[in-house]
Amino acid sequence: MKLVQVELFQIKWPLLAPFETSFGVAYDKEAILAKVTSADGLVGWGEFAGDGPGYSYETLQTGWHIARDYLIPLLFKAPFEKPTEAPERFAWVRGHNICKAMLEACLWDIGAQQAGLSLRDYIGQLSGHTDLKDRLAVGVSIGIQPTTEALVERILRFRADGYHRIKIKIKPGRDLQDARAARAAIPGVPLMVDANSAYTLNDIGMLRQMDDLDLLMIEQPLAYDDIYEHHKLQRELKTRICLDESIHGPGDARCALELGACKIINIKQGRVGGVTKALAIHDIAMQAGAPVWKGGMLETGIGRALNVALAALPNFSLPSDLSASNRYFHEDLIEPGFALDKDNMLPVPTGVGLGVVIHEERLKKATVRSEVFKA
Ligand code: OSB
Ligand code: MG
Repeated sequence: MKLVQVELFQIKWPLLAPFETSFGVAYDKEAILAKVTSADGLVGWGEFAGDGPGYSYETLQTGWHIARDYLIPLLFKAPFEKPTEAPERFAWVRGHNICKAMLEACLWDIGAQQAGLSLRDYIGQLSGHTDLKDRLAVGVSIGIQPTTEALVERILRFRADGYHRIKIKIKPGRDLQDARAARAAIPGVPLMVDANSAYTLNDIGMLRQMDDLDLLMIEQPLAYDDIYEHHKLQRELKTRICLDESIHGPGDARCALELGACKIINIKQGRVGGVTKALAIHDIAMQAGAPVWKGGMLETGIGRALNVALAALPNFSLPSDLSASNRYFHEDLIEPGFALDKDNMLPVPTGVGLGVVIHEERLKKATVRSEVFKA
């Protein structure tokens, strides 16, 4: 796989509704899209799965800088045999996982096309996993709402839409009230909370009360860079802790699982530095008997297609944050967008590569900056 051109697009595309977390509110999907062209004329796409410095130090500006000045030159330096070589090629650059993942994603798309396979089957082939899902039971992540009543109304609407699991965002203040109202609204339905690091061990009293709500898991309650204190917290709770922000690669995953800091891992291929690293974490968790699920970053259909293909692997056994296009956008940047089928399942694309068609006109409308790099 010899690469001859990379085009970066910075995009801004309106979200259907503002998305509020403990660290801020997003009104638009802002991302970088990478389009890589190979010498044999194939085109692969990747999406920068970040959400500003409240989630990760990686922003659109750092992503653009690291891609332009360091990673794209490394991409052009020599051909790739396989996309799984990307982490080693990029290793000289420390951190910047989301940026690395965006470019590695393009290699997976091109590699799958060269093999004449869907991305799902190509990932299966290179990872050695054969029991791949055709469609996924998925959940929905609901941002913090203006009132508890508004939250309950949204939960019931998404349940009616067919989502298998409800996740609500929490922050200090209405946390217990919201979680209790959510639990009462959908008894028996898998329900979880995501704190995005809004708490400390001093909040153990509140977390003990959360522990009585029969939650599927509590996602990232403590600091974004902590594993040790999560292990102290997990000892005190029967509810499983899931780590998101704290897991940046296979080493963190092994550490967290061995220490008992969590029992579940949210795998975001961006946060962990690409599909290759995500596959390693998937296998580490599987060997440890810990389930994983695919986290999302409100991606456009381009990033979503990669996430969906990855979530077809066997240890992605809990519902992922992979919702239909119409949960995020009036119109997606792909056409048709992702939609739940008649059984409320999300089909994994079967076309070659990402298996989605980019809507060029909307991409053009969404683009606020672009640049072409040639080998
Ligand atoms: O913590 O999982 C998170 C979105 C932005 C930043 C962080 C998170 C999220 C989500 C979105 O929960 C999930 C989705 O893409 O549907
Ligand atoms: Mg999260």
